[in-house]
Amino acid sequence: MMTSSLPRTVSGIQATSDSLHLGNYIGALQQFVVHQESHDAFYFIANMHAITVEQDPSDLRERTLRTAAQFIAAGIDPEKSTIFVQSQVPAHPQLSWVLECTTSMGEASRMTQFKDKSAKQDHVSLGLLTYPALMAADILLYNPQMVPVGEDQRQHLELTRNLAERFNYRFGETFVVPEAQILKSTAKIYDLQNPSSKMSKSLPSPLGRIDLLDDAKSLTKKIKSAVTDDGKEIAYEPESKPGVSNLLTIYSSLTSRSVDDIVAEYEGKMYGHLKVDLAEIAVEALTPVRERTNELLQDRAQLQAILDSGAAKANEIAEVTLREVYDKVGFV
Ligand code: AQP
Repeated sequence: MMTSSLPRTVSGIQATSDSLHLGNYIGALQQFVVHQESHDAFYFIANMHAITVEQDPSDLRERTLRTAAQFIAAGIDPEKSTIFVQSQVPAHPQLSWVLECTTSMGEASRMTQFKDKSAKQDHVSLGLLTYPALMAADILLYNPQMVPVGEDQRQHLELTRNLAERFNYRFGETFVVPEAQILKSTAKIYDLQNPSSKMSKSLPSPLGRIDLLDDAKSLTKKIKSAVTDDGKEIAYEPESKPGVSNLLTIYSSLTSRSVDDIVAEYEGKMYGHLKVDLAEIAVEALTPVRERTNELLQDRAQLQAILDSGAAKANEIAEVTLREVYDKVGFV
């Protein structure tokens, strides 16, 4: 097995929609692209997490490939990063079982994501409760030093660290205890219509969510109709001006300019000016991602080959960790 001397990183995104949204792009994908330069990077499409809520099988299959295409179109280079599908590495659910038996009911049921999502479902699956143990397995199998995620995953990462420490204490040094990498400035992109909620696939108003695959017309419409705040001044004040502050965060991430610099440029201007310019910036930044995604989806055999080769590499590493864990817990 070829191993890299670089520190390792792992992260994933669920295949729960046709298009990833701007929160996924800024909070996760942009970080993935940066870290592939300095890390042995493993990025996966979390199709097993996706079925914790009901999914149509043909949609899930299609969305898995579409998510992979968006990873690559956003700049994840299969020559530098290992891109794979979670269900193609059986060690993920195998280690998850061991970690489920290490997690208490109290810990799992305290998770905010479980509480939020279970409140929205008629049928609450057991998988929704055990989701964080599978996420811990996704991570710990690869012994990464660092895991880039958005703010909403902080609590799951904390549990992952606790489970790693608990296992190491009980069975001897096995797992690296990973650090969460949560960029303060972009950790939470908010819904454009309801800037107190995070931008999310499951919020009811599609106007509040920018999809990576939106065309120029709908991107522009969504940004121009974003909810802004009382007053006129363009200022970064997340408490009193959440709508404008969210637009400034998006502006800053898409241009790599500091928020202070942008605020200075718009001194004395109206919210409308900011929105018009941001719409143009978003169209310019996201159109190549959309076009490249569509191009990649024309050659599904090639995409599948990238995923197969990623799965082979992920399996090699994951199986070594799983064997060690099985041995330590006493499985013959
Ligand atoms: N709004 C966001 N701002 C910053 N980061 C975000 N992430 C998600 N939303 C934001 C980060 O994207 C990565 C993948 O997220 P996920 O696969 O857990 O799915 P999701 O997109 O978080 O799911 P949604 O949109 O919230 O859909 P539902 O409503 O189905 O649960 C993670 O690193 C996450 O932090």
